[in-house]
Amino acid sequence: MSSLIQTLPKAELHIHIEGSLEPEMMFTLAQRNGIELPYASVAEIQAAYQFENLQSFLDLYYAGAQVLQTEQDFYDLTWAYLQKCAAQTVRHTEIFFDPQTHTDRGLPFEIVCNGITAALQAGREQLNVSSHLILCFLRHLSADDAMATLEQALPYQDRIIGVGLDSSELGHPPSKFQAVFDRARAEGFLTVAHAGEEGPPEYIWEALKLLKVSRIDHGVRCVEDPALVDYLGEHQIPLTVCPLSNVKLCVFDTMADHNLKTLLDQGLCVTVNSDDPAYFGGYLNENFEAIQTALALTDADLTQLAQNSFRAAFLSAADQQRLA
Ligand code: ES4
Ligand code: ZN
Repeated sequence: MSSLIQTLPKAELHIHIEGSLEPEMMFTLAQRNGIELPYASVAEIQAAYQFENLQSFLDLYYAGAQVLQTEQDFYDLTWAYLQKCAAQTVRHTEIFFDPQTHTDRGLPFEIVCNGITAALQAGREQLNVSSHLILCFLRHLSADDAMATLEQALPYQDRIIGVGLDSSELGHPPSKFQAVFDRARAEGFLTVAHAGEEGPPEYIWEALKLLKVSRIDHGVRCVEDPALVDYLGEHQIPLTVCPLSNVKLCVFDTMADHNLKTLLDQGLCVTVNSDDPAYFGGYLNENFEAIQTALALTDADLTQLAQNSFRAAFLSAADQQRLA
């Protein structure tokens, strides 16, 4: 791997903490919690990670998350990811979590939130990794469910900087969650949303205009609407692009087909991210490496992408300077 990738200070802005659950930890936690897994070995788990689309991945991702039961489990999960950050010169990370995946099976919101945020605090103190936490609503569930989840989060607002929208995109447009996002912004949360991963450019417009998001997660289908590309460039709306994810979920056939370099050359604020590193074959540096090779990125491109990650982060100008 190029030494520039290894040593560049980077921020990661699109990582689902449940998606950092490595097969080894899935086994350990299943055993610790007395849960039967439908796999006999780590190799069997890895062999199952062949996805045709977003939904085929989500089915395994939600099944895997069932092994997370205790505050310690969420701590261990988050701590393992933060150690990766430290090893890859990721100086700042904005982590998504999906509380509904856990509260829907009876875990208290508090267990999930306390485990993750205790590890984030330890990461700041012991690893020098800066972080924020973003709560994602599951878009395949109802807007009422999302609103109830937002209300559960209000007592934890000092530990949650924003809200987002993830899970099955097609058939669940951002407009479904307009009232929830209105309320979230009124309560002081920043907002982001997955849009234009599998969904059409119209969903990106809705995320911008109706949900008033600060960033678009994925957004790669913006290229189908030139007016949208112009808008994203003019307003420097960041796109948190996830190259290995996009190839694993067949958004692009091969990495050489990925449009990240095109978007970067058009002046968009593109960032690189790992999405669900345990499922898609790599953490942040492996994503950088994959696009550097397949898209012939220059050192200037890599530096621009790293700079963009700090510009796009929910950090003050002073903190961006300090960490970049
Ligand atoms: C996700 Cl890749 C992706 N897309 C939408 N929702 C998600 N949740 C976890 N990973
Ligand atoms: Zn994602």
